[in-house]
Amino acid sequence: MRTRRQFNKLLSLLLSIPIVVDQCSDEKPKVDNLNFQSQNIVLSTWNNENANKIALDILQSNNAELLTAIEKAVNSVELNPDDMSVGYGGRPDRDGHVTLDACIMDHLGNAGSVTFLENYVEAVSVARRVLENTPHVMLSGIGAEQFADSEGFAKKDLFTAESRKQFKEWRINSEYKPQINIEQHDTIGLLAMNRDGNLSGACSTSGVAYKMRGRVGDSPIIGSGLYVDNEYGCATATGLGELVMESCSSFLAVELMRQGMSPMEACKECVQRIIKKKGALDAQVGILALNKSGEFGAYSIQKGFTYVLTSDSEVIKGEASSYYNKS
Ligand code: SD4
Repeated sequence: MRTRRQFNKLLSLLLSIPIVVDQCSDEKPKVDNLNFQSQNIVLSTWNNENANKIALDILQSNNAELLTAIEKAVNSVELNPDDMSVGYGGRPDRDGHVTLDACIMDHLGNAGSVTFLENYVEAVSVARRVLENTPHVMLSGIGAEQFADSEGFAKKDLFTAESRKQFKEWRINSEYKPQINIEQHDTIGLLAMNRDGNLSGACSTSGVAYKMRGRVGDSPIIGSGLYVDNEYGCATATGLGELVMESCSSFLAVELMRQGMSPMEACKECVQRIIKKKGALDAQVGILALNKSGEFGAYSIQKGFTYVLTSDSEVIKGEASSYYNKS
């Protein structure tokens, strides 16, 4: 007879094979079947395995620090110059300013957020300070900068040589065309559950490349880029923020779980709602959800949305099922 561990191993092997479900298929995605109850779980968008590991290490060394685990994990991406969609090295707006959006939400339903933040790199940490040290949920622009300064954050030039070079090249044609699945390590949305079953999450981005000045996306908007309801589950979104904001996708995913859907069913329904409203789309949105039982789901409009789940026992790197089956 197989032990539970062997069984989990087998499942994770099966699940590491990308799962692609055609829009017409009734096949129930298999990722749903995994249950990580009573484990630390970290689930994040794209290829953010290192960030997951940072969060898991903190959760394993100090179970109480759910928000710190999430914050430090997201900071690692914000500080990584090679991730050109988040923090340092993030692509600028069309006027050449790097502006960051981020939010964080805890298991008690408290939220903090910053939008249109310039000159400070740890956007998620500033968002956490908004949660902890202000009577507000969201600070924006100059106000967010002043607050970051008053909290002792250091200013930083967010351009790297590479992002500056790419911006110069972009200016030759100045064509705004958000890319699908850019680089495979885009905006980070990170959800976590600790062994006590408490849920929290965060999201951080520099937004879509070469956006209009002043544009804010879904990532810092509670209910769009992120939502946490400790009773039922949490969800995060990535991709073209305008589509996510118009559907409140993360809030919707959590509400659908509250009504009895599995995380996978909820993510799929969120994507289908977007398509239903907008018609055929050449844009990407990916949604991740995690419920209170430790089940998770992932679904996207286009093929190629990857995620990583890291628990006490497994690392699962997967590709979400998608509405359209083309790359
Ligand atoms: C935005 N949702 O600003 C972000 C961008 C993103 O993967 O997620 N890219 O619209």
